[in-house]
Amino acid sequence: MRYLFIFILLALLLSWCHGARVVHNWDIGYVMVNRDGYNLRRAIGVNGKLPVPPVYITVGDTLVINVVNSLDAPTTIHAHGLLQNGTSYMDGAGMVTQCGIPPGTNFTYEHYVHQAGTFWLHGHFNHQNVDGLRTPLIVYDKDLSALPMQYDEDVLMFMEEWYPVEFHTRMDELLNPTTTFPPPASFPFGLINGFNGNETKPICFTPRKKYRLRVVNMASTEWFKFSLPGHILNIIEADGIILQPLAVDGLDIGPGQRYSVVVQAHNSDEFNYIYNATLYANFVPLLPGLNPRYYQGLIEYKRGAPVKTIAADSDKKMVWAEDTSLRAFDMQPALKVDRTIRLVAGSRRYKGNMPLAVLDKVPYRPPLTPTLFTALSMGHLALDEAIYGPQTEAHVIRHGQVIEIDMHNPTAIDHAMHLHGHTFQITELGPSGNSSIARLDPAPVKHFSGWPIKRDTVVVAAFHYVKLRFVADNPGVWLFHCHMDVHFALGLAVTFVEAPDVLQRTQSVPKDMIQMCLRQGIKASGNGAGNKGFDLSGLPPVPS
Ligand SMILES: [Cu+2]
Repeated sequence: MRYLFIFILLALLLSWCHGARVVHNWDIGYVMVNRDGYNLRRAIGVNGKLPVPPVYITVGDTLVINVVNSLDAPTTIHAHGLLQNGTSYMDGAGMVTQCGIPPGTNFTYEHYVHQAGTFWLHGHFNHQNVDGLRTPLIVYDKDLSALPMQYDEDVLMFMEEWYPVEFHTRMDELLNPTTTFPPPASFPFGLINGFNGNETKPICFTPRKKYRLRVVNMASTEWFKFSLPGHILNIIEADGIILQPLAVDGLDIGPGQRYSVVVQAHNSDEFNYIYNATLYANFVPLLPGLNPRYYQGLIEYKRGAPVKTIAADSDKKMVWAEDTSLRAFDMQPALKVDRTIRLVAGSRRYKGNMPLAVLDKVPYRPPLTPTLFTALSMGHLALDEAIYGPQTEAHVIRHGQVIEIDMHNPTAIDHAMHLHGHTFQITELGPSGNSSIARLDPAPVKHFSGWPIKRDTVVVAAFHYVKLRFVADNPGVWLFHCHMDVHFALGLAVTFVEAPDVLQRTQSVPKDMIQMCLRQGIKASGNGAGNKGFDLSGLPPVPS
């Protein structure tokens, strides 16, 4: 009996140390849905459902996702914000870290989750996320006392935009040289917690309690402005990174970004309140009812209680969360740079009036062999950027170096840049380019003194630059791309091949991932064209 007791105690202790194994079975397939109240359309759901139910785990758990692909195209799932240190092949970036999961087959993702915070899971093959394949991933802390602010309850608010047509239809439209701007399907609807913005269920508050609101923007193109008049939003997290608390009136959230705010409920339930979630884009024309779209929901203290009327402040008078005013809670000083990589975003017209985008020299295009497999199979040649093919825009970085991305955006469109495999410090931002807009709004160069914010997705405003720093301590192959899927599809991406020499010694691709490629006639080794040495024959020509 005593031994049994000790055994149970040990098992409990082990499960506490190693966490639970949380298994989700995802059958990914097409569904017919009307999400915006107007358009019945084909979309991509999980187990016949859309929205995909959010995933909740605790830090230390192993998240297992058994994917069955019931689509007629390959698919992958990326855990946005999880660093995958030691498991870069689980990053889910299609043709970067794996081949797509072929139709009619299955694959299991295993994530050993060491990071607490607010993340999301989404398709990363042919932009299937835009058609619905996305959901929040909430990783609860084990020990709340380590956080800068305490709270009683956790509340999730996830935002999406929703288009009347499928992503490939929008891309066809956009790539047609005769399409005028903005293309017809440029004004999406907003969804909150999976449902048409204004029809979302109220959020219930109990007087005197403290709430952690996790606000996730899973939109693929547009921004959400979130505010809760009559309440103060105390930011404590951005993109899975704990921050020094900062009180603001509103959040302006770019595609892919997340925030947690702690909100103190009022002492009485005399009134209910309204929250605002405004969907907007500053690169398509302002049109009443279409851009921006105003959504509101109820913070319900008591059913039927009157709604407190609060005079709306203008956006300019409100205090917004800005990277420049946020500081990392761990007080890590700005890293000392070993190497700067300068990247310049641009949109260009190519042969035949084809609109494409670049982040470095040429528009990104996936290789014929996943870049990670090239890095693992090419021996010492893996250190040579040329073997990955020109259109992967590969940048080989050395183990342990501090890399600075000096990212310039001299275009008229904001970009929401996401780095896989790392969070980065934002150490500087300022005006870039020579446009009339830059001259009208001569924002000063801001150097971040002390404890810069870290995050995994940064908005690089039109005609501005940012400097991002990270330690190359995660051997793997990591995309750096615009999270606005249209821009990504047009080529706004580069690949970081991080420490391929260390990678070759420490990681290998599981056999079933090799099989996944071979089953589709994709080579699982060789250079970016699946060939030996520097022979890149077979790659599509670089557009001119
Ligand atoms: Cu972009």
